[in-house]
Amino acid sequence: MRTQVAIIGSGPAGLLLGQLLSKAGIDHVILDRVSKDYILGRVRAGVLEEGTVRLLDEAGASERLHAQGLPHGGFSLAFDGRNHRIDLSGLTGGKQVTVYGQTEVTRDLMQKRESGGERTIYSADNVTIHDFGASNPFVTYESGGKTHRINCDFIAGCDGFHGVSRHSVPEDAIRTYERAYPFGWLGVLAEVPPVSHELIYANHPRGFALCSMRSMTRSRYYVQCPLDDKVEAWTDERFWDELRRRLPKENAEAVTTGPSFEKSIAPLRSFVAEPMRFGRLFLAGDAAHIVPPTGAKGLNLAASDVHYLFEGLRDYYVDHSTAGLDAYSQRALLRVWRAVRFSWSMTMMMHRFPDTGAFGQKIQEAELDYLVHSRAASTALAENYVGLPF
Ligand code: RFL
Ligand code: PHB
Repeated sequence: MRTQVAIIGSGPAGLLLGQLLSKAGIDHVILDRVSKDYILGRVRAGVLEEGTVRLLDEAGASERLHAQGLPHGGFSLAFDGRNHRIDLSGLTGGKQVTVYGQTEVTRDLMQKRESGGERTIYSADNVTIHDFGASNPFVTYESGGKTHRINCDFIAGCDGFHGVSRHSVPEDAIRTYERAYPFGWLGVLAEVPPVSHELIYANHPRGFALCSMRSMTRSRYYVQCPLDDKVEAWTDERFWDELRRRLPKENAEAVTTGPSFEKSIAPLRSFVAEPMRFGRLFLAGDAAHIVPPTGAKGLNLAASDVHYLFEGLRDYYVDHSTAGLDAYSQRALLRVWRAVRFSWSMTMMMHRFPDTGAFGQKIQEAELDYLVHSRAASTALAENYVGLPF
């Protein structure tokens, strides 16, 4: 098989890139290690920046998002028993975010792809990328007991943190930066109305908690937990009790509980690989960087990477210029590091760290107090939360 761009990974980054290429008439194939149903069973992000929504518009995959997504013009920071509203729209000249699950974004992009007759190879075993340092790269994979080969011009590594793309780069060609956090997030999905119509990020002596949602009838909640906790140790009852303890009284009393239908623990990590281009291989999304979910930036960063990469590929095929591809890594990394900084700072501010000490605790309290009482500080938070421009 021959194609122009071989995309490894059918997550939001790969699917969005595929749809943009499809609209521009650029031939491509997407390969994923797992099945479509497996991908649609993953519960992840929930908050989309306006830039991400714009890209989904461009990709022609936003009809359901506009019908069912929930626009949010603010969120709450809860600490010391009180809620402090961050007026995102008021502080950013009318910007907002949209609450719409990553699973739904993925479903919409897959549907669009299928109706356009684009090629996706699911459950591809042993995907291997070859010769991306030279002018004729290719990808091999196994399926149905046979090895298949795809010749291509470029490879887009959109295969997430554990994917094969970044791991195929020689160690001396890549530099990585990493910070692991000493806790995880236990997340629960339940068919109950959310406690509030806006998100609540809570800092409590027992640890962080987040009240989010997928719709007005489906809630997504998280609590900070030790990294070695086992999901099985968290009954629904224990989860609801812990969540309520960490919220201000007015919210705790308003929580509607019910059986959870998804429960998982995710570790928190900041990670960046530089550069994001190696010859004819381009990394995008979680394949190149990870942020802790506190700032809701992971999926949105995948989208901005894809925007820069798509521009580069379009320049190449339509305008016969390599300028966009040559600039890709630098353009993408500038925005990546800004989001890494923001996600790190929000993580540091909202969680309880085992070794903070009394001084560190006082500093965290002073930071929260300053943030909600200073318009300048609130504006900086809001500007980052709604998403820096791209
Ligand atoms: P993905 O979604 O991981 O998709 C990568 C795809 O590549 C496939 N793959 C391979 N295919 C072929 N060969 C191989 N060897 C392969 N290895 C892997 C995988 O099967 C998969 O289908 O990466 P992508 O597309 O870069 O998208 C990134 C986002 O998924 C991620 O950043 C977000 O989910 C992060 N995130 C959040 N981001 C936000 O913007 N807002 C949020 O509110 C938000 N909340 C979250 C989050 C992530 C979370 N978890 C579980 C880590 C909340 C949580 C709890
Ligand atoms: C979510 O709804 O899953 C969500 C929302 C906001 C975050 C992280 C996750 O910061």
